[in-house]
Amino acid sequence: MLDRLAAFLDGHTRFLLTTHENPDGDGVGASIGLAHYLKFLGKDVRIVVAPHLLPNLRYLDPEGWIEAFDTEGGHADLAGWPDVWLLVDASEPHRLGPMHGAFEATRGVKACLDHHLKEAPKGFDAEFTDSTATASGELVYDLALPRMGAPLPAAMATALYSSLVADTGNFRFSNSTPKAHRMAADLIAQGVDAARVYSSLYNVFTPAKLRLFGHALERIQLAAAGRFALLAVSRADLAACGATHDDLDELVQEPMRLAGIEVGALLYETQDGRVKVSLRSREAVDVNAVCKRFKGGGHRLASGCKLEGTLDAACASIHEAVLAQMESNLSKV
Ligand SMILES: [Mn+2]
Repeated sequence: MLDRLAAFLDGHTRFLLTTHENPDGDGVGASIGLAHYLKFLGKDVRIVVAPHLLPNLRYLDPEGWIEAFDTEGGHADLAGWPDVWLLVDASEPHRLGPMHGAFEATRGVKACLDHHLKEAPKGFDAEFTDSTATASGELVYDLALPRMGAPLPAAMATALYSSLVADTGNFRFSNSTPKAHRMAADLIAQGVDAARVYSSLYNVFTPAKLRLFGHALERIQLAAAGRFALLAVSRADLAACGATHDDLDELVQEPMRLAGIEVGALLYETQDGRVKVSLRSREAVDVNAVCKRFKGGGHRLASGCKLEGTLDAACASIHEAVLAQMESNLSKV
Protein backbone atom coordinates (compact mmCIF):
# COMPACT_ATOMS: atom_id res chain seq x y z
CA MET A 1 0.00 0.00 0.00
CA LEU A 2 2.81 2.44 0.89
CA ASP A 3 4.55 2.00 -2.48
CA ARG A 4 1.22 2.63 -4.19
CA LEU A 5 0.73 5.75 -2.03
CA ALA A 6 4.26 6.99 -2.76
CA ALA A 7 3.70 6.62 -6.51
CA PHE A 8 0.34 8.38 -6.23
CA LEU A 9 1.88 11.33 -4.38
CA ASP A 10 4.77 11.51 -6.88
CA GLY A 11 2.26 11.76 -9.70
CA HIS A 12 0.49 14.94 -8.57
CA THR A 13 1.46 18.51 -7.70
CA ARG A 14 -1.06 20.43 -5.57
CA PHE A 15 -2.37 18.68 -2.47
CA LEU A 16 -5.19 19.75 -0.20
CA LEU A 17 -4.99 17.83 3.07
CA THR A 18 -8.06 17.69 5.28
CA THR A 19 -9.12 15.52 8.17
CA HIS A 20 -12.42 14.63 9.83
CA GLU A 21 -14.62 17.26 11.45
CA ASN A 22 -13.43 18.22 14.96
CA PRO A 23 -9.84 17.22 14.18
CA ASP A 24 -7.95 15.25 16.81
CA GLY A 25 -4.25 14.79 17.51
CA ASP A 26 -3.91 12.01 14.94
CA GLY A 27 -5.85 13.76 12.17
CA VAL A 28 -3.80 16.92 12.66
CA GLY A 29 -0.49 15.20 13.46
CA ALA A 30 -0.71 12.91 10.41
CA SER A 31 -1.69 15.85 8.17
CA ILE A 32 1.24 17.97 9.37
CA GLY A 33 3.58 14.98 8.99
CA LEU A 34 2.35 14.31 5.47
CA ALA A 35 2.63 17.99 4.58
CA HIS A 36 6.33 17.86 5.55
CA TYR A 37 6.84 14.83 3.31
CA LEU A 38 5.04 16.50 0.38
CA LYS A 39 7.07 19.70 0.82
CA PHE A 40 10.22 17.53 0.90
CA LEU A 41 9.10 16.27 -2.53
CA GLY A 42 8.64 19.88 -3.68
CA LYS A 43 4.84 19.71 -3.83
CA ASP A 44 2.37 22.51 -3.07
CA VAL A 45 0.39 21.72 0.09
CA ARG A 46 -2.47 23.29 2.01
CA ILE A 47 -4.18 21.96 5.11
CA VAL A 48 -7.75 23.00 5.88
CA VAL A 49 -9.70 21.79 8.94
CA ALA A 50 -13.24 22.26 10.20
CA PRO A 51 -14.36 23.91 12.28
CA HIS A 52 -10.94 24.92 13.67
CA LEU A 53 -7.82 23.71 15.44
CA LEU A 54 -8.34 23.15 19.17
CA PRO A 55 -6.04 25.42 21.20
CA ASN A 56 -4.20 22.42 22.69
CA LEU A 57 -3.28 21.20 19.18
CA ARG A 58 -1.75 24.49 18.03
CA TYR A 59 1.73 23.32 19.06
CA LEU A 60 1.51 20.82 16.17
CA ASP A 61 1.51 23.67 13.67
CA PRO A 62 4.45 25.94 14.53
CA GLU A 63 4.58 27.19 10.90
CA GLY A 64 0.90 28.22 10.91
CA TRP A 65 0.08 26.06 7.87
CA ILE A 66 -3.40 25.05 8.99
CA GLU A 67 -6.39 27.06 7.76
CA ALA A 68 -9.80 26.92 9.48
CA PHE A 69 -12.52 26.20 6.91
CA ASP A 70 -14.41 29.38 6.02
CA THR A 71 -18.13 28.55 5.94
CA GLU A 72 -18.92 32.03 4.53
CA GLY A 73 -17.56 31.06 1.11
CA GLY A 74 -13.98 32.22 1.57
CA HIS A 75 -12.74 28.79 0.52
CA ALA A 76 -14.52 28.71 -2.87
CA ASP A 77 -11.09 28.12 -4.47
CA LEU A 78 -10.99 24.61 -2.99
CA ALA A 79 -13.02 23.44 -6.00
CA GLY A 80 -10.30 24.37 -8.47
CA TRP A 81 -7.00 24.60 -6.59
CA PRO A 82 -6.05 21.02 -5.66
CA ASP A 83 -4.94 18.24 -7.99
CA VAL A 84 -5.65 15.96 -5.06
CA TRP A 85 -8.01 16.36 -2.13
CA LEU A 86 -6.67 13.91 0.42
CA LEU A 87 -8.81 13.09 3.45
CA VAL A 88 -6.52 12.00 6.29
CA ASP A 89 -7.60 9.80 9.23
CA ALA A 90 -11.11 9.14 7.85
CA SER A 91 -12.49 7.19 4.90
CA GLU A 92 -16.08 8.39 4.65
CA PRO A 93 -16.71 11.70 2.86
CA HIS A 94 -19.49 12.71 5.28
CA ARG A 95 -16.94 12.85 8.11
CA LEU A 96 -15.66 16.07 6.51
CA GLY A 97 -18.68 17.75 8.14
CA PRO A 98 -18.95 21.36 6.90
CA MET A 99 -16.34 20.70 4.15
CA HIS A 100 -18.33 17.82 2.64
CA GLY A 101 -20.03 20.01 0.00
CA ALA A 102 -16.72 21.51 -1.13
CA PHE A 103 -15.24 18.00 -1.31
CA GLU A 104 -18.03 16.78 -3.57
CA ALA A 105 -17.56 19.88 -5.78
CA THR A 106 -13.77 19.65 -6.12
CA ARG A 107 -12.26 18.97 -9.54
CA GLY A 108 -9.25 17.31 -7.90
CA VAL A 109 -8.74 13.56 -7.45
CA LYS A 110 -10.50 12.45 -4.27
CA ALA A 111 -8.34 10.27 -2.04
CA CYS A 112 -8.23 9.04 1.54
CA LEU A 113 -5.49 7.82 3.90
CA ASP A 114 -6.85 6.04 6.94
CA HIS A 115 -6.43 3.29 9.52
CA HIS A 116 -10.08 2.95 10.61
CA LEU A 117 -11.82 -0.41 10.38
CA LYS A 118 -14.31 -0.09 7.55
CA GLU A 119 -15.73 -1.80 4.54
CA ALA A 120 -14.13 -0.59 1.30
CA PRO A 121 -14.36 3.22 1.30
CA LYS A 122 -16.97 4.72 -1.04
CA GLY A 123 -16.83 8.08 -2.77
CA PHE A 124 -13.07 8.20 -3.48
CA ASP A 125 -11.02 7.89 -6.67
CA ALA A 126 -8.06 6.50 -4.72
CA GLU A 127 -7.92 4.94 -1.26
CA PHE A 128 -4.99 4.10 1.00
CA THR A 129 -6.11 2.29 4.14
CA ASP A 130 -4.52 -0.12 6.60
CA SER A 131 -6.59 -1.04 9.64
CA THR A 132 -3.60 -2.70 11.33
CA ALA A 133 -1.95 0.70 11.88
CA THR A 134 -2.30 2.26 15.31
CA ALA A 135 -2.70 5.76 13.93
CA SER A 136 -2.75 7.53 10.57
CA GLY A 137 0.53 9.08 11.71
CA GLU A 138 2.06 5.59 11.70
CA LEU A 139 1.24 5.24 7.99
CA VAL A 140 2.87 8.60 7.30
CA TYR A 141 5.94 7.59 9.33
CA ASP A 142 6.27 4.29 7.43
CA LEU A 143 5.93 6.18 4.15
CA ALA A 144 8.26 9.06 4.92
CA LEU A 145 11.10 7.68 7.08
CA PRO A 146 12.73 5.42 4.47
CA ARG A 147 12.27 8.08 1.79
CA MET A 148 13.44 11.12 3.79
CA GLY A 149 15.87 9.42 6.16
CA ALA A 150 16.41 10.18 9.86
CA PRO A 151 16.30 12.56 11.51
CA LEU A 152 12.93 13.83 10.32
CA PRO A 153 12.33 17.59 10.68
CA ALA A 154 11.66 18.33 14.36
CA ALA A 155 8.08 19.56 13.83
CA MET A 156 7.31 16.49 11.71
CA ALA A 157 8.71 14.08 14.32
CA THR A 158 6.67 15.81 17.05
CA ALA A 159 3.52 15.66 14.89
CA LEU A 160 3.89 11.93 14.16
CA TYR A 161 4.70 11.10 17.79
CA SER A 162 1.61 13.10 18.79
CA SER A 163 -0.50 10.99 16.41
CA LEU A 164 0.45 7.91 18.38
CA VAL A 165 -0.10 9.54 21.76
CA ALA A 166 -3.52 10.83 20.70
CA ASP A 167 -4.84 7.55 19.29
CA THR A 168 -3.44 5.34 22.06
CA GLY A 169 -4.43 7.64 24.95
CA ASN A 170 -0.72 8.02 25.72
CA PHE A 171 -0.12 4.27 25.17
CA ARG A 172 -2.94 3.15 27.47
CA PHE A 173 -5.25 1.53 24.88
CA SER A 174 -5.10 -1.95 23.39
CA ASN A 175 -3.89 -0.52 20.07
CA SER A 176 -0.53 0.30 21.72
CA THR A 177 1.29 -2.29 19.63
CA PRO A 178 5.00 -3.18 19.79
CA LYS A 179 5.28 -1.39 16.45
CA ALA A 180 3.77 1.79 17.90
CA HIS A 181 6.20 1.66 20.83
CA ARG A 182 9.16 1.14 18.48
CA MET A 183 8.04 4.09 16.38
CA ALA A 184 7.68 6.18 19.54
CA ALA A 185 11.13 5.14 20.74
CA ASP A 186 12.67 6.10 17.40
CA LEU A 187 10.97 9.51 17.39
CA ILE A 188 12.06 10.20 20.97
CA ALA A 189 15.59 9.20 19.93
CA GLN A 190 15.23 11.74 17.10
CA GLY A 191 14.59 14.44 19.69
CA VAL A 192 10.85 14.52 20.39
CA ASP A 193 10.07 15.85 23.87
CA ALA A 194 7.57 13.20 25.07
CA ALA A 195 6.72 14.96 28.34
CA ARG A 196 5.95 18.18 26.49
CA VAL A 197 3.68 16.35 24.03
CA TYR A 198 1.80 14.67 26.88
CA SER A 199 1.31 17.98 28.70
CA SER A 200 0.28 19.74 25.49
CA LEU A 201 -2.37 17.12 24.73
CA TYR A 202 -3.71 16.28 28.17
CA ASN A 203 -2.82 18.86 30.84
CA VAL A 204 -4.77 21.68 29.26
CA PHE A 205 -8.03 21.85 31.21
CA THR A 206 -9.69 25.19 31.93
CA PRO A 207 -11.66 25.64 35.17
CA ALA A 208 -14.87 25.54 33.06
CA LYS A 209 -13.86 22.19 31.57
CA LEU A 210 -13.06 20.73 34.99
CA ARG A 211 -16.46 21.95 36.26
CA LEU A 212 -18.14 20.35 33.23
CA PHE A 213 -16.49 16.99 33.97
CA GLY A 214 -17.67 17.24 37.59
CA HIS A 215 -21.20 18.20 36.53
CA ALA A 216 -21.44 15.33 34.03
CA LEU A 217 -19.84 12.71 36.30
CA GLU A 218 -22.14 13.61 39.20
CA ARG A 219 -25.06 12.59 36.94
CA ILE A 220 -23.51 9.35 35.64
CA GLN A 221 -26.08 6.64 34.88
CA LEU A 222 -24.98 3.08 35.67
CA ALA A 223 -26.63 -0.09 34.36
CA ALA A 224 -25.97 -3.80 33.84
CA ALA A 225 -24.56 -4.20 37.35
CA GLY A 226 -22.03 -1.41 36.79
CA ARG A 227 -20.78 -2.74 33.47
CA PHE A 228 -22.41 0.07 31.43
CA ALA A 229 -22.07 3.77 32.25
CA LEU A 230 -23.70 6.66 30.41
CA LEU A 231 -22.95 10.38 30.56
CA ALA A 232 -25.43 12.86 29.05
CA VAL A 233 -24.64 16.54 28.51
CA SER A 234 -27.24 19.05 27.30
CA ARG A 235 -26.51 22.50 25.94
CA ALA A 236 -27.95 23.84 29.22
CA ASP A 237 -25.33 21.80 31.12
CA LEU A 238 -22.57 23.40 29.05
CA ALA A 239 -23.97 26.86 29.70
CA ALA A 240 -24.29 26.18 33.45
CA CYS A 241 -20.57 25.39 33.60
CA GLY A 242 -19.49 28.20 31.28
CA ALA A 243 -18.12 25.46 29.01
CA THR A 244 -18.17 24.89 25.23
CA HIS A 245 -18.42 21.79 23.03
CA ASP A 246 -14.63 21.73 22.79
CA ASP A 247 -14.54 21.04 26.54
CA LEU A 248 -16.23 17.63 26.00
CA ASP A 249 -13.00 16.25 24.54
CA GLU A 250 -11.81 13.19 26.54
CA LEU A 251 -14.88 13.14 28.85
CA VAL A 252 -15.90 9.78 27.36
CA GLN A 253 -12.76 8.20 28.85
CA GLU A 254 -13.76 8.97 32.44
CA PRO A 255 -16.32 6.14 32.95
CA MET A 256 -13.70 3.69 31.66
CA ARG A 257 -11.82 4.23 34.94
CA LEU A 258 -14.57 2.29 36.78
CA ALA A 259 -13.64 -1.18 37.97
CA GLY A 260 -15.78 -3.71 36.14
CA ILE A 261 -16.85 -1.34 33.34
CA GLU A 262 -17.39 -2.86 29.89
CA VAL A 263 -18.94 0.04 27.93
CA GLY A 264 -18.93 3.79 28.48
CA ALA A 265 -21.15 6.22 26.57
CA LEU A 266 -21.13 9.99 26.20
CA LEU A 267 -24.14 11.67 24.60
CA TYR A 268 -24.38 15.41 24.04
CA GLU A 269 -26.53 17.90 22.17
CA THR A 270 -24.70 19.36 19.18
CA GLN A 271 -25.05 22.90 17.83
CA ASP A 272 -27.19 21.60 14.94
CA GLY A 273 -29.75 20.14 17.33
CA ARG A 274 -28.76 16.49 16.99
CA VAL A 275 -27.24 14.20 19.61
CA LYS A 276 -23.64 13.04 19.22
CA VAL A 277 -22.85 9.65 20.72
CA SER A 278 -19.37 8.39 21.60
CA LEU A 279 -18.95 4.82 22.83
CA ARG A 280 -15.93 3.14 24.40
CA SER A 281 -15.49 -0.56 25.15
CA ARG A 282 -12.97 -2.08 27.53
CA GLU A 283 -12.41 -5.25 25.51
CA ALA A 284 -15.25 -7.70 24.88
CA VAL A 285 -18.10 -5.59 23.51
CA ASP A 286 -18.12 -4.46 19.87
CA VAL A 287 -19.34 -0.86 20.09
CA ASN A 288 -18.70 -0.35 16.37
CA ALA A 289 -21.60 -2.75 15.76
CA VAL A 290 -23.81 -0.57 17.97
CA CYS A 291 -22.89 2.64 16.12
CA LYS A 292 -23.36 1.02 12.72
CA ARG A 293 -27.03 0.46 13.63
CA PHE A 294 -27.28 4.26 13.78
CA LYS A 295 -25.24 4.85 10.57
CA GLY A 296 -22.08 5.70 12.51
CA GLY A 297 -18.85 3.80 13.00
CA GLY A 298 -15.22 3.79 14.04
CA HIS A 299 -13.32 0.99 15.71
CA ARG A 300 -14.50 -2.08 17.63
CA LEU A 301 -13.52 -0.47 20.94
CA ALA A 302 -14.16 3.21 20.12
CA SER A 303 -16.98 4.35 17.90
CA GLY A 304 -19.49 7.14 17.38
CA CYS A 305 -22.74 8.15 15.70
CA LYS A 306 -25.29 10.96 15.57
CA LEU A 307 -29.00 10.66 16.36
CA GLU A 308 -31.97 12.89 15.58
CA GLY A 309 -34.40 13.77 18.37
CA THR A 310 -34.08 14.68 22.02
CA LEU A 311 -31.19 13.86 24.32
CA ASP A 312 -33.46 11.71 26.52
CA ALA A 313 -34.72 9.72 23.53
CA ALA A 314 -31.17 9.19 22.28
CA CYS A 315 -30.05 8.00 25.73
CA ALA A 316 -32.90 5.45 25.76
CA SER A 317 -32.04 4.19 22.24
CA ILE A 318 -28.34 3.86 22.99
CA HIS A 319 -28.99 2.26 26.37
CA GLU A 320 -31.13 -0.42 24.73
CA ALA A 321 -28.73 -1.01 21.83
CA VAL A 322 -25.66 -1.27 24.09
CA LEU A 323 -27.36 -3.72 26.46
CA ALA A 324 -28.37 -5.90 23.49
CA GLN A 325 -24.80 -5.83 22.16
CA MET A 326 -23.41 -6.64 25.61
CA GLU A 327 -25.75 -9.61 25.83
CA SER A 328 -24.51 -10.94 22.50
CA ASN A 329 -20.79 -10.34 23.13
CA LEU A 330 -20.55 -11.13 26.84
CA SER A 331 -22.58 -14.35 26.74
CA LYS A 332 -19.74 -15.90 24.77
CA VAL A 333 -17.17 -15.04 27.43
MN1 LIG B 1 -6.61 8.05 13.92
